[in-house]
Amino acid sequence: MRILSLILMSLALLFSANTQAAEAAKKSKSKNKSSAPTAGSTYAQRPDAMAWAERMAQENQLDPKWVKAQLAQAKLIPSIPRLIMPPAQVSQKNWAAYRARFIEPKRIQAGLHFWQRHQKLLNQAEQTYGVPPWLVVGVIGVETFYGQHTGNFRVLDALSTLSFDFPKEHPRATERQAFFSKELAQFLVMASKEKVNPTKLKGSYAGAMGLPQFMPSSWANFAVDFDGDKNIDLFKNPADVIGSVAHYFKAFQWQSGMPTHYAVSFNREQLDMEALMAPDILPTFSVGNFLAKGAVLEGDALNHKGQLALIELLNGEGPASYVAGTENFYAITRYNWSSYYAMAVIELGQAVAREVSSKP
Ligand SMILES: [Ca+2]
Repeated sequence: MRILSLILMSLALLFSANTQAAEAAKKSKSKNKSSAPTAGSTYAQRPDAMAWAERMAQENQLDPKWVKAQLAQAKLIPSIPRLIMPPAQVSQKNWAAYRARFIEPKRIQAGLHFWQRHQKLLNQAEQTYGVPPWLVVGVIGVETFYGQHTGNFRVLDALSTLSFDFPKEHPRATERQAFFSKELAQFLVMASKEKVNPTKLKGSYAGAMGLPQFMPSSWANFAVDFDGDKNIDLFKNPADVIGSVAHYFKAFQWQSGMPTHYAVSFNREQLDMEALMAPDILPTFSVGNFLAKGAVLEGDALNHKGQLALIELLNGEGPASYVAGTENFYAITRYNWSSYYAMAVIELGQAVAREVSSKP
């Protein structure tokens, strides 16, 4: 979610939040721990947290006693300030390696089962929002392996730690801390509205929740009650999960029927790579402009009506991969700001779709 995307902006492009956490956890083992806050202490005794609770309750029409009682149960998690730091050295981006992690037989099989089990809901979501089943299936597969990896941190602990003990050495500490403080507020508003105990909800170290890994602000803005039972549950209710992911993309201008990308090659004599790469993933070139700068398109791509972007996917030391990304490719990057992520979602979703259509 753009929500999620904000978070992920601070992470290396190469890895999903989960992987990033794993990498950071590995790294953190070798670091000295002298600066780590005390494990297991709660925010009950923290005047800053209690003052925040008072303010937040007023701003959101919640009972200040209830908000304080929740924060009093929130525990500081010492590993999280380390996990949220940008990686010490950015590993070389490698689309081939990234792809291999997500487009593999076990995830495709899990996707096939998810699709078969929820075919009706996927079709309903497409009718309602114009977002195809393969995209919803691709996202849920990349985010959480169809619910197998939804995160083991208590969301209350994770967001409290990032709100009240955000690492000051982070390059964008002020902005990020403010972001997580708003997420914590949204989280408590959501728990209150859905009548769930905030201490019971688990998620990623950054507070992303459920099968689609929605941040609380995404939940507030884009989650939908797709089965009409008057609750929104992105942890266990497949209708709400599927409807919410589809609604998210609808909100970020997914255009029904438009391809996500086209194959591209280059006319070396005409090539102006600098100009083609300048807008990064933002689609800004008409087909005519794209061709004039030395990109070569074929078939349907030549009749594309919208704007295009040249998407570069590095492959470590090997030659980079390129595609012509459409506005729909860009829409996928609003869920997580990475072209590697978007391409993995597309390829996983389409691999699962091929499996589905090969079954009688
Ligand atoms: Ca529901």
